[in-house]
Amino acid sequence: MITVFSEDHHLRNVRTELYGGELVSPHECPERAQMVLDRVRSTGLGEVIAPTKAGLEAVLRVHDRQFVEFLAAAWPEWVAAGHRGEAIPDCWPARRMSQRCPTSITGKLGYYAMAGETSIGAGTWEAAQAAADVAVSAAGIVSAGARSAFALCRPPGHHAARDLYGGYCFLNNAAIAAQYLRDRGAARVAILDVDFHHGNGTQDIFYERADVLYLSLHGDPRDAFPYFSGYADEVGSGAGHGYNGNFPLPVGCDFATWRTVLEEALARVQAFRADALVVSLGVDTFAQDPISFFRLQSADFTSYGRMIGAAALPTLFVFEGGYAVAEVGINTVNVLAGFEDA
Ligand code: 6XA
Ligand code: ZN
Repeated sequence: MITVFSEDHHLRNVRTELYGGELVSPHECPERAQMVLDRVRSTGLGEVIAPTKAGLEAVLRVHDRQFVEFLAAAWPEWVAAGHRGEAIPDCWPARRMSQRCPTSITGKLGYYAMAGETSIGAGTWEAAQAAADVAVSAAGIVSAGARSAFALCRPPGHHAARDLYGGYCFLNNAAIAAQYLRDRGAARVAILDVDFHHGNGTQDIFYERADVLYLSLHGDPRDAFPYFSGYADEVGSGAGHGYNGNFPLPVGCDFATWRTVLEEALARVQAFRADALVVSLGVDTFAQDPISFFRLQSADFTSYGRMIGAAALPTLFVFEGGYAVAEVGINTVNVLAGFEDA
């Protein structure tokens, strides 16, 4: 399997994440991607290539132009406003408040953020663009006929909606890739999100569409981020009714339970007769993940990679979360190797 990877992920290297009432060193750090890349290389998974710089065309198929312009200008505007720290929001358009976008950069951050932990710094926008390029290049490989490809994206993407960032995400790499596959001729694309967290952004982007099926296994939103999205009764609306499937799972969920639910999701992918599959591959389901509450072990990642491989669909893996840095490469590449083994 070819891996697409950009060194430009290093351009996102912020110092702060708002976590437990403190500003801590971010869980979503550059070492994560390095660990995955090292494991891809040491296991001989396949060639590693750099993406082609695609520009914003594919991004704007999924995201609002004003939102993209906000992301591109956020750091310079924050610096120009004279702030000393990294850019974080502190006020949101909550219930019964105006939904107009303010002029002030602090106001804009609140307008476009779906959560407050994710600092914007120098290089954040450039890294987000590089991650989208990685996703588009890898989607191009699958659309040209390869059985699979791995988009080693960083920063991740599945919390980013048409006009929202947060949850460590800026541009929705998986959604951009799925739309790219559609635009290149796949009539039906399924997105299977196996990250511990619900991909509220991906759900939102395709919620009213029947051509892209979104299925997610995740921590129950009553207990887990993003808290306000991911319930089982969110099934899609309008033409998209029935094309969104959420499988919220409880604290302590182990692989025996998780794999049964994955089987159910894979059966829905088959019934949909997808032409291509995009897997939002987060490995924060791992028992030792510092911010999550499932109990998968490293060998379980190989097992479920085989299950995904048995679906026998052209498959694009897009890297999302996973914060147990020492094991993030092992667990991620176990999925990819299991897939190849199937
Ligand atoms: C913020 C938690 C962000 C979770 C990010 C993630 N307190 N999403 O891994 O998949
Ligand atoms: Zn996650």
